[in-house]
Amino acid sequence: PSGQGLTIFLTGLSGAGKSTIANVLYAKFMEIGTRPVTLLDGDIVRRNLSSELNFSREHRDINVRRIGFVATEITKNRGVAICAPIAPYKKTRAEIRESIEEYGGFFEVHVSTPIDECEKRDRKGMYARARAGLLKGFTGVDDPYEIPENNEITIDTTNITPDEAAHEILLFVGQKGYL
Ligand code: GGZ
Repeated sequence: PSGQGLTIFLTGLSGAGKSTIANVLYAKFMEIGTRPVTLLDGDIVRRNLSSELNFSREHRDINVRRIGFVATEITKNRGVAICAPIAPYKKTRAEIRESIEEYGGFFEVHVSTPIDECEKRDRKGMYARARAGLLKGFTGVDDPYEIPENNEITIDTTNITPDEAAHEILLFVGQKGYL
């Protein structure tokens, strides 16, 4: 596996800590320096690759499949893709897994921080807006999040730092021979 590419796919609620962990992972892989590294963060992809899409089930699926397509190409070319969308639907995540595993490693990380904690953080005030009914179809409030079951790693960031979370992921990836 050390000659192959890999994708680390972080999935979880808004505010769970996906972006922060993804950024730490990005820095760590850059430091390791053996493969080119690409960060495909949820809101950055939304801005650059999926700006015409909304948050309906159909559009979320299109968005997540685009991320999956890019991650597949990166993995095929022996790079590291770090993805951090909410990706609320199981079936869509399974499709991406299948596509990537054909070429390299796929590590699905459920960032499982409970909604109470995400809501307590509410860094962008979106949960407050969703609870007030000003933002409709917000994941975990009035839109579904299907909990992963066959994921490689589960990390709840309530009581650990982003650094510790990233370390745990890297340890697992290393144990599988991908470092
Ligand atoms: C969930 C929403 C919504 C709704 C806007 N539901 O924490 P954020 O703000 O910065 O990141 C969230 C981001 C989620 O986009 P993704 O592309 O990751 O979602 S998906 O995988 O489902 O396509 C949130 C913001 O967009 N946001 N409206 N209704 N998150």
